[in-house]
Amino acid sequence: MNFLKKIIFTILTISILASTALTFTGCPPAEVVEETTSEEETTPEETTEEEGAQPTGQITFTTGRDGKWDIYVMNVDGSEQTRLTDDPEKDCYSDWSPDEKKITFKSYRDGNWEIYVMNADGSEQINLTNNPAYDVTPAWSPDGKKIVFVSDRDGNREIYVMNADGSEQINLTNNPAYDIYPDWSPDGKKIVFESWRDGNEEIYIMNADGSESTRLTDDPLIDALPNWSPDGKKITFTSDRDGDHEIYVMNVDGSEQINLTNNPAYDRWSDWSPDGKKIVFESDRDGKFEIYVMNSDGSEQINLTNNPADDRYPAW
Ligand SMILES: [Ca+2]
Ligand SMILES: [Ca+2]
Ligand SMILES: [Ca+2]
Ligand SMILES: [Ca+2]
Repeated sequence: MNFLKKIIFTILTISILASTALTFTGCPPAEVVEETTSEEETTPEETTEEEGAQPTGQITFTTGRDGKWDIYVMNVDGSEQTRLTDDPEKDCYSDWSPDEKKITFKSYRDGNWEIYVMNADGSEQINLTNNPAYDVTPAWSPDGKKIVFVSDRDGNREIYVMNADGSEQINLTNNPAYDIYPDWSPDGKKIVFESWRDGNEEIYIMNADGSESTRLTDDPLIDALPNWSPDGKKITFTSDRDGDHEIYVMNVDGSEQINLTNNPAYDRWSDWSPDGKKIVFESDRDGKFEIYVMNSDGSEQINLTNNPADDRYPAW
């Protein structure tokens, strides 16, 4: 009898744990496939004399470790992982302001996706978009005055730009296909983004006013999540053209597209260190998504988070 009770208790416990696990739903997978989200932006960093040429600054990321999706910040060696947001709803996809004093992110706390901004210590979290539509993937302009983002308020996903205080929200793309994951060139003159206008995910650049868009990739598979290098010469992106998701790098004219990660796992969502020597990305090669860093030639790929929960969407 006792034995039977034990079995029933065990079954109950397992089913409760299982249902808890199932009800924990995260940020929409920034899949590269259906709704992709890119952005991220490079950031000048604070300098630490003793580290000399080492990249400094900090890395923000999104983690499910507290049972809900929050924005965290950590040092570039993975130390001091600190929570910045603490809302029961999802907070994802952060990006640093160029002076590193602010962080923008998207949040579902108002019942739909909105772009938020906060101070770098997590204080003063403010809704910038205030629109019932889907507003996601913010990326700061290099002069800190504008934020580019994606909204479907005009019926499909378009690249929008607004002032950093949320005023003057303007549609830059006006194309019936998905236009998503924008990131600025370091000189502020161009925006790189992903569009489905030619039938599948490709990387494009356009002038910052939305004029003159040019396609850089031409592959039947996924080419997504672009990110401009700090010296303006390279663009990283995620592609599955070699059979699974990898971080690629190319010149800004689309030439010399090179696979940097070469790993059978998902490797996606890149961002550059402020000095351009390192690239941060997410990979599930150790079972769960973790934040990794590598040299910009793909060498020395190191897991920074080592946490049993998913750690995703890094921004440097
Ligand atoms: Ca909204
Ligand atoms: Ca569109
Ligand atoms: Ca493609
Ligand atoms: Ca891979």
